[in-house]
Amino acid sequence: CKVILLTSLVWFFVGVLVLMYYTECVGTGCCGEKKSEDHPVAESLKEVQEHVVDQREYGWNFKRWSRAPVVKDHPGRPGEMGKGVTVPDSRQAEAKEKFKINQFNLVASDMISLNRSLTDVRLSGCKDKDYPERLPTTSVVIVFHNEAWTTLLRTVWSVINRSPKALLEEIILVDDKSERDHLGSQLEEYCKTLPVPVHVFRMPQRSGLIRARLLGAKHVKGQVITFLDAHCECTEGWLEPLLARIAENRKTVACPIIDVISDDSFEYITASDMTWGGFNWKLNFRWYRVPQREMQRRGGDRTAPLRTPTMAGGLFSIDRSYFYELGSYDEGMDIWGGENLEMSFRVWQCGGILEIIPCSHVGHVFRDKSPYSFPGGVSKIVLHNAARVAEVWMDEWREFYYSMNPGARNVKVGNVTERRELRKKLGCKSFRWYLENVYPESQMPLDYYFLGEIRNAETQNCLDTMGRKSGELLGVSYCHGLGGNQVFAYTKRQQVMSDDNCLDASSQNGPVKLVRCHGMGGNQEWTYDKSDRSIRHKNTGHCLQKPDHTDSSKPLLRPCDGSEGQQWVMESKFKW
Ligand code: UD2
Ligand code: MN
Repeated sequence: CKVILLTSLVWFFVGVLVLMYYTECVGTGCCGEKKSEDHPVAESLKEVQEHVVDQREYGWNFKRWSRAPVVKDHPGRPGEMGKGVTVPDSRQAEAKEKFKINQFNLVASDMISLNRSLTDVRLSGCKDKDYPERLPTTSVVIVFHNEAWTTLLRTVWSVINRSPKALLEEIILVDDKSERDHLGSQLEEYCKTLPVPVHVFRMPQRSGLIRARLLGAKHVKGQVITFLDAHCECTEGWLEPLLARIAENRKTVACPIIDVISDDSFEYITASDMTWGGFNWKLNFRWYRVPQREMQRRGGDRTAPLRTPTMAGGLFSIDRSYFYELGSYDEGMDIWGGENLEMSFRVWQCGGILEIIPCSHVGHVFRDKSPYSFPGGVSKIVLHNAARVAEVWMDEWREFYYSMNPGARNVKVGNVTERRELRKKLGCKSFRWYLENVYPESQMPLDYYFLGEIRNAETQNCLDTMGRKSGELLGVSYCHGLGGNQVFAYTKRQQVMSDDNCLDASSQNGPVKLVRCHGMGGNQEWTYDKSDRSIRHKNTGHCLQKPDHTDSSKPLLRPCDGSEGQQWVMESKFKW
């Protein structure tokens, strides 16, 4: 009797323990926060780099996550398997007209099923990867203003169809005061029919994507917030790799590779996994080629997470509590623009990590133009947002922004005290630290002697990019003193640069071109001699000279002779 009693007691306790374990797990939505406590979060990048997390050490089990069966092909429907569609001739005129509404081909989008199939675009190495059995759950937040019905709902369906059910807490839609009938109560009605909780929240007034996202984030129940634009399509296996990275280190902000959905045919086009995010002097986000340095750090493994200096902004996952700890978003930013760089700088400077996860692919309809109104004017809003980024995060490098965008000096930045205090409170590092450690390839030089206009002593004209692109000729024109195309930096690496282009000459007598800076000297190395004011091309030994009569806007490269036409004044006219 005693033996039976004892064994049943033991079994009873085992049962209680198992029960306790599971309720705890369910209570925390499956352990994301707990895990973060287990991992001492590395503070500096160096520490992070050395902090190799092998989950197997922690006894985590791995598995291949399954999802609800992917919705089958709709045979005969256009656009299946991510193919592009052709609008029939009879509807071309309509398509042209409707393009203006959203700045994409609405007729084409409407021809495609809301849950069209896509191909599995991942690298083969990604398809074999297992992820931890216990991952944090996520809420997907999608904000929109006047979005088309089919693009919005196709985004929603692609999340539903291609996310493991257990990981998707809910989808949160935030309407930024749209003015479209189809986005009214009909949307709530439709959402009720969906197999996943989809909540709709509405901004009382047009506020822009930043504040709309903040409203969405407030309602998030999942442990991770995943933001998406309202015209995306998630592909097979997009979610697990993002969440797995955050489970390993909750200070990771994880972005998918953003593929291209054609704004014309809606064809799904895979983007390169060899690009990362950067920015130029105007503080526009730009894609650049991943440098060899980062490829080496990843051991040449193209499926390994890529540390990116900045993110595009629309598509990323972030631990919910970390989002707030890090200062969520700058509420002083309006409508559109700048918040992506703000968050990128903040993440890196304040101890986080920003990554592109190459095994996660999400398509996005890229457009040439913005379809909606910008109350008060586009440039005013965009310059205002960017100036806030510069003022709070960029220290002396803000001057690159101001000198490149002279208009920005007249735009009010508003109150940035709170954001500066946040920077202090979080003990964030300087922009120099960011440039040195995260983005040494940046278009903003780390060390430079001069930033301003370069004036010819004889003609009093200034070097001018004339707004030309890489590969085109350098120009010269009347000095207007406003910066912009007449701003150049003379760097410690002996480049004469304007934004991401450098003065470049490949033969003895020129021509002198603007070429994308490569940072390797060669044709882009110049020495400025302060005493004789010459700008000498290192490779050829020739000097930059004022244009001759054949073309008054084309500076020349000629043997150095000390003449006045070869003297260039580097003295700044701008106040800073
Ligand atoms: C990119 C980002 C976008 C955002 C933006 C800079 C990607 C793929 N997209 O531009 O997310 O970071 O850069 O700010 O990385 N919206 C509103 N209210 C507005 C304006 C826009 O809710 O007043 C919504 C809009 O419907 C869309 C989202 O915000 O769902 C992003 O706007 P976008 O698609 O015009 O931005 P995009 O892709 O050009
Ligand atoms: Mn977008």
